Amino acid sequence: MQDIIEAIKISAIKIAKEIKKEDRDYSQNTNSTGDNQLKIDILSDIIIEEELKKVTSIYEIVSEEKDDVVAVNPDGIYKVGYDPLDGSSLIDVNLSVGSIFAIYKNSFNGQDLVGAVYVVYGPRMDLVIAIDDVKLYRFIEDDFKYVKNLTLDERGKYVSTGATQKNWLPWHKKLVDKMFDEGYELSYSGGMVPDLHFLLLRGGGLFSYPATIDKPKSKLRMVFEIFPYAYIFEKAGGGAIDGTNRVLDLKPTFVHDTCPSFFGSNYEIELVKKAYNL
Ligand code: AHM
Ligand code: MG
Repeated sequence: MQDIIEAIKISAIKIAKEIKKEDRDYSQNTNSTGDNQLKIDILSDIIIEEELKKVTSIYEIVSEEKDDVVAVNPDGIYKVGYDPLDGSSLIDVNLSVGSIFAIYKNSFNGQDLVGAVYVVYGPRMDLVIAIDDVKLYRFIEDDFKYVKNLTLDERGKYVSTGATQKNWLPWHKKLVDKMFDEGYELSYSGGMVPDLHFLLLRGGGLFSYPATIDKPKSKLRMVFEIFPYAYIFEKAGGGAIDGTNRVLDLKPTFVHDTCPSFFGSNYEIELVKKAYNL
């Protein structure tokens, strides 16, 4: 898998340079979920595809910006699902964004994940690699230097909860109110990469992107966004559920399938299960 990690590092350095270049307009294209694609989304997708295609151990790839899988090497053993630039609309307001990678064997199901990686493009560039454990690297001068392993405490201090609040379901609102009553503080930037990174570096808490009245299957995509972070949170000693079920046990019905998602330390995941046990 080291060859995949090296390709990710090269892509990240190239994307970080592109982000800093200029303001980017919306392109005329839409992706499979119907979002307007920013030019930088497309460019990041191309950069990553070019680098991953050089890796002989990869069988096929698919990204949030692609309708279908792309064949790489018929003798490869890994499948890579990636979100080339998550939260890209936040670039205009100078907030952090990220790239997310999920490394699978056999299928794009959660149970077939063998590694997950993400990059945060912020004031600094951070790289987190989860295989057996979760390691934080930071880009210093011209390379990613190991900083430390990331592990979650049994209980955190922060709540990071997405989706339009007026469309939250009553039990979700009750859960969030209860957590604020227990002393949790709000932490939310609107980008899942920096929001989840914050929790991982601060030892825990709860990030959620719940189902809403208008979007019962929620927004975040399983293959590119939810599964990789579920893998990372579990390897760091926490968990990830859709309200009731472990997300890594779910099977997407199509590659862009979505589901509600909750990532946290063990105490917060138990709070969610109780609140969603309807
Ligand atoms: P994107 O992949 O189109 O960038 O969408 C994913 C992002 C996540 O980073 C974030 O958690 C979520 O969308 C916020 O969405 P919204 O502002 O629509 O609630
Ligand atoms: Mg995304």
